[in-house]
Amino acid sequence: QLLAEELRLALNRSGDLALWYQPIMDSSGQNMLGVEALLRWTHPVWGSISPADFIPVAEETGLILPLGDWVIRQACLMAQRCPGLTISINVSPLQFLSPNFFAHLSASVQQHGISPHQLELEITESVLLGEQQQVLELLQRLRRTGYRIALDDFGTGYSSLNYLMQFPVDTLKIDRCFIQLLGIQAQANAIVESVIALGHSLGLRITAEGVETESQRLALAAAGCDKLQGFLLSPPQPVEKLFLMLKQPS
Ligand code: G
Ligand code: G
Ligand code: MN
Ligand code: NA
Repeated sequence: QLLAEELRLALNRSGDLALWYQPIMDSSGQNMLGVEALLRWTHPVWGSISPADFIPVAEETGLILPLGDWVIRQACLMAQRCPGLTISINVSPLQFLSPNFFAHLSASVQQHGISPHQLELEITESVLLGEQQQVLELLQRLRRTGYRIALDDFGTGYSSLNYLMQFPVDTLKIDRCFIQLLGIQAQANAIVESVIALGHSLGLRITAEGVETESQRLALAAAGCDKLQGFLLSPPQPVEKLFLMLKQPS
């Protein structure tokens, strides 16, 4: 497959791949609580290619393993350069469930002299469909070590509530499809408010994804949402731009 071949080249060439960082803010929108690392690929001929297009190919071909390792190393490097910063990393199911995931992650964290507390791993509900005992032990081990776990795209998968009973996580990220219907469809407000209340009663933090308008922010703040992410607050930023934002008092 052509895309897979080009991705393999990009991994060796480096420079075509980059991590961008999207700020995650408190509900006032004023204070940065962390950032989410988002992969960007600029092909020398084809231009920018969305991770929505190449991540599935990387998963089919197994390239997600070296690619995921690259993402972890870049994020560790960033964490080393910004000691107070919490960085959320997207981890694909295949990568998360690969036998060496914990070892690779730990090695990179130790190499860069950072604390596991600086990293949050974003997994999707589909991970939890894997071998249940193995997933549970891995989550427990990661959290004992100090990593935080976020459940990404929350609300779009299956039987979310069942998973919350079984698996220890720290944060729920409410999928942007719900956020975008706030104030438009009454059910969306009801669902978002309930997820926030439910999450809080389970001791979890709630992040809203895809916040694009001030009225969405106000609704989320009123519902007690802990963290906001979206174009209203900031789009994903290249490293140098993020450095400028971190230097500026907000
Ligand atoms: O940044 P953007 O909206 O284009 O991302 C599209 C999708 O790609 C999202 O679902 C996002 O979680 C995923 N994605 C972005 N960066 C990474 C990454 O580093 N690793 C994995 N596995 N997925 C990523
Ligand atoms: O699946 P995941 O939540 O990791 O996807 C994150 C993706 O969402 C990123 O690729 C990012 O570019 C995109 N994104 C971030 N903020 C917004 C937003 O406010 N609106 C929309 N439509 N997409 C966003
Ligand atoms: Mn994510
Ligand atoms: Na998401």
